[in-house]
Amino acid sequence: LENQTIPLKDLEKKIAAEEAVKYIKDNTIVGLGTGSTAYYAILAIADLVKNGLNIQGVPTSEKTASLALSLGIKLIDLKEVDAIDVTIDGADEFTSDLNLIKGGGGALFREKIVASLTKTEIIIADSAKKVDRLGKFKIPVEVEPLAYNYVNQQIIKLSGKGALRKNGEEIYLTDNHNYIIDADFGLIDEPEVLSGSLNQIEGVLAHGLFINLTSIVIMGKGQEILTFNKS
Ligand code: A5P
Repeated sequence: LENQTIPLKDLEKKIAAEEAVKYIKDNTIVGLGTGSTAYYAILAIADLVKNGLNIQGVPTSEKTASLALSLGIKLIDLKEVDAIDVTIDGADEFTSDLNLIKGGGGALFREKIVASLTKTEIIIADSAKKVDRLGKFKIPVEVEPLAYNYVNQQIIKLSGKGALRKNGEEIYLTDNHNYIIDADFGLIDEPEVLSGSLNQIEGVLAHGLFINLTSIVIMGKGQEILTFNKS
């Protein structure tokens, strides 16, 4: 895509993605994110592969797996890797201390496992994703369907409000055939504490607060690229 023909938000995503792929080295394992920002990284990685880069990609969703395969990127199953060198993924919100909300696209469980196995987790974002405090975006919580009512009650006990994610009339199902509760806790003062509380609820498989998992955020702002590192 020529840069002149795409909307500003997409341009920001694209330039961040093109900067992020510079961190990928030959003969490594690369985590492939999910969403409209990670999409640009996958395109850029496919270009590098066409030019001879040898990597194995670990997809964070079925959608990303089919896109990557269609572009000629070799894949390796998440079950078969014990470490990932670099992952490039998007986020719904991030703060300057590199904590995130992810999972708007529903892929949070695999994204979190991939991020946890990753040495250098790079988040790419357009400038609207940077916030002072996390929480305007609702936190996706992936639950085993049988635990839905219980988890919802526990979210209320934590002073949150949960809404079961729908896909039209149907209940939305993740790639792992689970439900997502989008939980609203308002602006969050202590994301680590909330993350810990959510982790303790039986039936929660993963939630969208990503704490201390990110090494670098690369953000496009207009034509500029801003990089946020772990302090
Ligand atoms: C997918 O589950 C998400 O975590 C995405 O990374 C996140 O929702 C960002 O998506 P966009 O890049 O489409 O904004």
